[in-house]
Amino acid sequence: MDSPYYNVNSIREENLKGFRGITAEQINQYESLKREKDNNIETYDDLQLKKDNLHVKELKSNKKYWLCCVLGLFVGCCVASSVFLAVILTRNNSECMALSERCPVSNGYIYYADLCFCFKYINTASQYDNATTQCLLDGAELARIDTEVLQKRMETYLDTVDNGEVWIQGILDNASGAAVWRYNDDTEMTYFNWNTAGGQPQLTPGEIYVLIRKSQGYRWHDGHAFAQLRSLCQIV
Ligand SMILES: [Ca+2]
Repeated sequence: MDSPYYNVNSIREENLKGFRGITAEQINQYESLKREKDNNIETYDDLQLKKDNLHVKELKSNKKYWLCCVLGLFVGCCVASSVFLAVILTRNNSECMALSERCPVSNGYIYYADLCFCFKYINTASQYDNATTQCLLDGAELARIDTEVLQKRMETYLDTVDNGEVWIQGILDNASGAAVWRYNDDTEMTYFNWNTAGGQPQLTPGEIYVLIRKSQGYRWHDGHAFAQLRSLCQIV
């Protein structure tokens, strides 16, 4: 037989047959003596012990299997994330390199390598639509302030050039009945720096564009379509 456990019960039965009429305690004593004498593992208790050990071994094996699966999944995720990050960084670096080359510094634009951002302050007051057109003539668009880092950089820059208010991208879309703000390409905005302490955005009729107000700590306000302000253009 392949397995030493095939006859666990039969050995027990044979023991009982051979010692019919004696107590279980005496059988145990016999088995104990047999174990000492023959180093025989085929006593009932020893076989049961081996069977239990095999079961424990199987459980440990299963644990190892699942541990390997979890570990493999973790390593796989790490590798995939690294590849994804490398692709993004490579692409961003590539895009930034291209942006640095086409940022028209000779036309008053400034390039921030760390932010991959190229922009220009337009020191001429105009309505939002005209400011947008002015930027387009430069091959640019109104500044798209979509992160706090960028907002802070704009504040630092505007400290040096502006005394009031400038247009940045942001158009109110209340077609659905809710106030949704979008960039000029219709993408929904997710970063804001509203002057909430000043009740902004007011959402009063006609106030459908976004401006930065220096006197309010560069917080954002919704501004009227006919307001004439300076602006920021951005090369993208
Ligand atoms: Ca307002």
